[in-house]
Amino acid sequence: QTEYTAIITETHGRVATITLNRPEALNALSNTLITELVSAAAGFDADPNIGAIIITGSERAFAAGADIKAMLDLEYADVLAGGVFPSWDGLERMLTPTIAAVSGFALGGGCELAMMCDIILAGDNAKFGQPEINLGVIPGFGGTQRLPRAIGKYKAADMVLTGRMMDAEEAERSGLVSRVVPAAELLDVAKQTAELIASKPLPAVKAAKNALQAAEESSLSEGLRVEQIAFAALFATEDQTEGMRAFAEKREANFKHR
Ligand code: CO8
Repeated sequence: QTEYTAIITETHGRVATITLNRPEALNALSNTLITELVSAAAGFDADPNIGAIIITGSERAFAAGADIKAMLDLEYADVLAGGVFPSWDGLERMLTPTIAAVSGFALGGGCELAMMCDIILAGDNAKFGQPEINLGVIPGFGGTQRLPRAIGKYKAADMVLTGRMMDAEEAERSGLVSRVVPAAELLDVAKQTAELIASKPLPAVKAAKNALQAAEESSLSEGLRVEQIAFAALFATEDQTEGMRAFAEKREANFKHR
């Protein structure tokens, strides 16, 4: 078991949970926290026994953004050089589904981290925002790109240009979150959702995630080709044979890969 200082990791069956753990700074995303998060997530992604990953914070904060105190003295060249913030690539390339379980503040880089996940479950106390404008900067982990794709141009501009926060109800109405649940039930619902996903045949799960990602990143015709090829390819898996046979024989499927 790796020793982390800014996150806590645990596994239950096929579900891994990564808990951001810098309570003194409302889980602000320090360099160490990001490095540990990306490394832990990559480790779980490579583990065939893990079928879904939950990323969560504390009751008060999912994450209040990048660590502002660590950015105080940076200059243009420092930020451009990229040494300050390690790469998120690992998180974005993985094919294991990720669920952000958001309680409290998800601001700036915290909101952007949630948007890198496949599913966002929000406690009814969640607050989302891109307040970077108040600091003289703009979102830097994808907020200006993923937010308009998630909630539309006008709602996103309202958030990014004013820096205001959105409560859970508005976030659900806007399409930023998958579901809102009572804050006290958030982790239970996240675990149930992760277990349900982890019980599905993994080759199909990964193909589905990949095709959904293509919807964000490509034209409709390119995305449809990604979907078509993946759909056909799944007919080469034992789980497709088993899944369809089990249906025809009116029995539970016994999938090999899950
Ligand atoms: N960074 C560092 N420390 C923080 C942060 C943060 N983002 N947020 C909170 N903290 C610290 C506070 O300084 C405070 O520490 P201390 O007790 O030592 O003074 C502690 O956490 C508790 O916070 P508050 O006392 O402020 O708690 P409140 O309940 O009064 O307020 C808020 C909570 C509203 C969340 C408030 O803390 C706040 O506004 N935080 C900052 C939110 C913000 O502006 N986030 C955006 C940051 S910028 C960013 O994310 C850019 C990402 C892209 C970078 C890409 C680079 C390539």
